Amino acid sequence: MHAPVPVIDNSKLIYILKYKRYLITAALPYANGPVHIGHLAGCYLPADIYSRYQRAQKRDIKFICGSDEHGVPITIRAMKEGITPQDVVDKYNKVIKDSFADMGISFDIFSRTSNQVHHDTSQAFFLKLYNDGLFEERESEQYYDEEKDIFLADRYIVGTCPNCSNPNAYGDQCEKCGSTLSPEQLINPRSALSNAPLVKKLTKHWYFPLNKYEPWLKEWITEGKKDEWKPNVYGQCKSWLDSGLQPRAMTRDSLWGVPVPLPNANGKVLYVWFDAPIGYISATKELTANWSDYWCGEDTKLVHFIGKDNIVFHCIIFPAMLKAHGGFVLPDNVPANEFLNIEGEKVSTSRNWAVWIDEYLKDFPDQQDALRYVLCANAPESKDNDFTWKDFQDRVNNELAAVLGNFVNRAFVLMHKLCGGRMPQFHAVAANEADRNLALEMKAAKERVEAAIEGYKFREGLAEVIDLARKGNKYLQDNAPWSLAKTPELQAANQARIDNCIHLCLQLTANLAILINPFLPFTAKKMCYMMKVVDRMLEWENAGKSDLLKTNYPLRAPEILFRKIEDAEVAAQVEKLHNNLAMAISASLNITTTTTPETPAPAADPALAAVADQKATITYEDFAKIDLRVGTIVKAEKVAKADKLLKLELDMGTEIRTVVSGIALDFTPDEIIGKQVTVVANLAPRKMKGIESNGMILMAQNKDGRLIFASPLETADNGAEVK
Ligand code: B3M
Ligand code: ZN
Repeated sequence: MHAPVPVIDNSKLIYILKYKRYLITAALPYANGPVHIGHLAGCYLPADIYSRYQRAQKRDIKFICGSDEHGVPITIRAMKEGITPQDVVDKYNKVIKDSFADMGISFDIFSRTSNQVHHDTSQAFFLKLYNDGLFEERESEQYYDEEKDIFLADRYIVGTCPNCSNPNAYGDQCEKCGSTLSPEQLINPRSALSNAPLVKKLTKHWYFPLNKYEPWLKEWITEGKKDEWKPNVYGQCKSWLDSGLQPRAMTRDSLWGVPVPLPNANGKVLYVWFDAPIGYISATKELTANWSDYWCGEDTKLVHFIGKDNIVFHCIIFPAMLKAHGGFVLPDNVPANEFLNIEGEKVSTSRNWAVWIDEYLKDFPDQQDALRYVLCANAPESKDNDFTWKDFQDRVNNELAAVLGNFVNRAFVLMHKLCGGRMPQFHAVAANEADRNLALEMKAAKERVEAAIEGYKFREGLAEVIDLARKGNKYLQDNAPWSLAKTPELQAANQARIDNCIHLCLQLTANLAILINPFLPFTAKKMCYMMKVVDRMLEWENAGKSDLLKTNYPLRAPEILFRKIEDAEVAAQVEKLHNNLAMAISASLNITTTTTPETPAPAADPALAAVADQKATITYEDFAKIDLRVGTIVKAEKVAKADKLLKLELDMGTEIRTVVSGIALDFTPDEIIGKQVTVVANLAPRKMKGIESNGMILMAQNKDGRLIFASPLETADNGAEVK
């Protein structure tokens, strides 16, 4: 349907399709929690690099995002915190928007799906399909929680697994034996929200006939996209198509969402995955009156940046919706990334195993580009990857600072020392082979970086830029202008060679600024400042040229582009991760000691919340490994620089123990002295904020979040075993 003109890049025979407009979207994050580095690496950073590059190419682009403010996790979060869903989304829309802005993610708009334009747009979309007679109406019985007065999504139904008898299997999956389930298969299903037994109620929904679009999707994807889409994306689509598509309900029973725009549809809203992708369209409407040029023109290149868990929605369901509606451009590419693990473990929001962007920026102010660098250099482009703080340190210190930062610094220092602080001339008569080669390298690097970015290979593109800086360092080392200036006489005799060398190193610096700009925009800006050039120099067409800087004008003093990351900072970050985990686990232990089971822990993502909420059955032998004992708190004090921690000293009968506990938000040190507590006495020691903690105290957590000591009812001997 597009009529792209293939242009042959004559050096590499790469076909670059020319489009009139670019519509670049990044997945709309759920507004139910802050964003972490996994989000950034998975989708927002590559989308930003691509958008910044396209802008530097002076192409007509719109970079679209916003928060996804509907869906079950948001209502659950609101219920849990005792606030309205609107409060939840207002809070996190701001937190997320600020984090992205602080990291330099250059959206043209960051909108939200709770606003009016979006409600109108998605309702109109639904009505068009409805009026075209596309939906199938189906009535079915679904589980209903009478206590909370809501129909429950599968994830919020728990019961006994028919395969392995795990009493805490979910309505969609048993996490113990791994089997996929439907709520109907659970024995004694109950609500994960209220623990109440469930009743079945009849309800009506509108189904989109995905099956009817299967032949078209097969042709569009398996014939049209096979060689264009990344193998991980194509592979997922293929397996969906191979297993056959089913009609899918596009409405839900809920009070939070976009109301179904039909009479007699009270209490029904659009399915969040129906309205969310339409959010890309509504956000573009909000951004520009010319929105339809982008969405309805045939010469738009639409690219969706997402994480791998969103592939089916962007490659199959949304394209089928667009096709059914008609008049819209279809995605040209969906370059989804895989996941980023942290220190060898999957990111878990409920276990707080994550590096949150807002916290990173508090600990590393002004180090946005260091993080952007590491997340791109190590991006999970083709498989899951691991982020470790040690690797962060190594890459920043040994690549960014030692190669790029060092080259720019040396070029500037030498220019001030050997060329009077001015941009020296290039003397053609004194030019040599190495000079000519370096100029060629600049041209070649431009082409390679360009091809990599156009092909969504951002790691490769970034590595090319660093490699060019490495070549600069080698050129400098080989030509060693300092050795040509050992004495004033020698310098006078060699000034033409010295000038040429410094001249080229500074032209290379200008090239590096252009090439690094999509990846590390803060750094490119600093470099422009040092070179006294305006931002316009960063336009992509300038890359590859070795006459970007004029001669004879004074340049500024060098600034340190990248500071080194210290060992102590790495250690502190690793400790912080483990502390967060220990606190999250102790909070989830508290959940298990309540009399009424709690809702899934912070319900950022139900699949992850499950980790904290559910535990597999253990044997008596497992239990017997835990040494539970009674102790009395004899001393308690706040831990410096940790709002949540108290340092406790416990009389265990035969010894005084130190335990660090995350209860400082609930209790003052004074009010707990003399209290008896149950202690996990044989837990491996762990350092928290530099204090060694030897054990853990058990607390119960009420529904309202209040902590209560899990103490013996009568006074027990200190050290008494609990069994
Ligand atoms: N909010 C899921 C997610 O954040 C969803 C993406 C919507 S994109 C239209 O992973
Ligand atoms: Zn099971």
